[in-house]
Amino acid sequence: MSRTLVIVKPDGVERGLVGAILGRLEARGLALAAAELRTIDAATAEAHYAEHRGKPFYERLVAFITRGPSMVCVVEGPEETWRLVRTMMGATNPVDALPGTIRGDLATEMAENLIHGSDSEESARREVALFFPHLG
Ligand code: 3AN
Repeated sequence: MSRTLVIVKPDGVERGLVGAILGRLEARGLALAAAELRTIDAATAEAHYAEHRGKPFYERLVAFITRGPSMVCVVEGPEETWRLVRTMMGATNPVDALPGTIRGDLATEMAENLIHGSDSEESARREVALFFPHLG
């Protein structure tokens, strides 16, 4: 079994797209191992986005991810689940995301790109442990 962290970000919750987004992952054959509607606190957001600290968009990114509830999930599949989810998400900038991907079908803006998915096996382990310590 392979696990990854998926966050339907505040824009996705606000737009009522949680079911549509998680439904795509489930329809593909992935399963939820954990899911919680949760307003991410600043300390957790800063730990999560530590690699972006100092970049021009960092403050905005933390403000965005903490502005309201997110659906924070652990998604499970047979192998390389993080990579499967990333393919389904589409490019970080929705302008480059292909139709058929979550961002390519549902998003238009980089700052409001609906979904986060871990970007490696190692990030997946770290992020699952950060958001769901009992599963880490
Ligand atoms: P992804 O969300 O595809 O994993 P990351 O982890 O590189 O992309 O970036 C995290 C978030 O930071 C993105 N979802 C996006 O909202 C924001 N972001 C990344 N790069 C930029 C950028 N150059 N300008 C503005 N926002 C950015």
